[in-house]
Amino acid sequence: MSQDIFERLKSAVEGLDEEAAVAAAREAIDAGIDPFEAIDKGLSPAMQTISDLFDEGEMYVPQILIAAEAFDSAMKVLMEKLSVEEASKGKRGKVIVHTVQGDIHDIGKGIVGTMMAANGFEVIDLGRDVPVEEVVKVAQEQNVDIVTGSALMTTTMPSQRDIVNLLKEEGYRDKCKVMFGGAPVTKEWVDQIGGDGFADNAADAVVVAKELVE
Ligand code: B12
Repeated sequence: MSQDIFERLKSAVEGLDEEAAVAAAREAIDAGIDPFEAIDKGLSPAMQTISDLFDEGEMYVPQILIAAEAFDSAMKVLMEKLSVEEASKGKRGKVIVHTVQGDIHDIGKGIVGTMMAANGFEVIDLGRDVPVEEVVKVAQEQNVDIVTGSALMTTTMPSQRDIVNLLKEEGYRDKCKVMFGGAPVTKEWVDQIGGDGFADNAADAVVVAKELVE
């Protein structure tokens, strides 16, 4: 039953069908399915398929935007009862999520933030195209335990290095952990720029974040 709903969520987003995505999300809620499981097993893999189709030249920007809207609307339904803020009990620590300066790709960042919140982190979502200075300022002001940043373009990955360097300059690097991700980001890159953690999907991001704060 759950598997069937996950499959419908996935194919609705892949099929650019916002109405069907919303209907499947409602069904998931009515069936008492954990919203985070629906995101992890239905919505998240659908966006992965969309990315792959785009990379293979089988899909174009207008279609991507429709898929992103279907994704967002379904996500809103799934999160209706359980807002990210409510889910954030903050027991595990405070985390900043954002998409780095110059980069507006925020779908993966949103999934990572939602999954972190679902797992007991207090999530501060700064949005997308966030200046390096703002990230570091909020980290200090809010006493954040983990600073994360998402970059989807090779051209914006250097902002991740700038974040590490500015944290050092401001004397906050030793007080927090730093985790990065996004499609072009690798563990090698994160090691090279002096970050602490990397994951290539939201579920593993949570595992790594838990390890970092333990
Ligand atoms: C959707 C999309 C868009 C949408 C974005 C909508 C939105 N609200 O996000 C739109 C159409 C607006 C768009 C615009 C552009 N795009 Co675009 N886009 C994509 C596409 C197809 C999919 C990205 C996506 O959402 N994937 C699905 C999510 C779920 O995956 P994800 O983000 O990787 O996240 C997962 C993991 O990486 C990880 N993760 C993510 N963040 C983090 C953070 C941490 C801390 C951790 C641990 C893990 C983690 O977990 C996530 C969930 O599993 C990619 C192709 C690709 N292969 O990535 C191109 C792509 C990223 N875009 C690209 C480009 C060039 C652009 C534009 C510049 C195009 C243009 N000429 O206008 C603009 C960007 C302008 C800007 N300043 O940012 C290029 C980048 C090339 C490069 N330089 O590296 C790509 C790779 C396409 C390509 N092959 O050319 N894009």
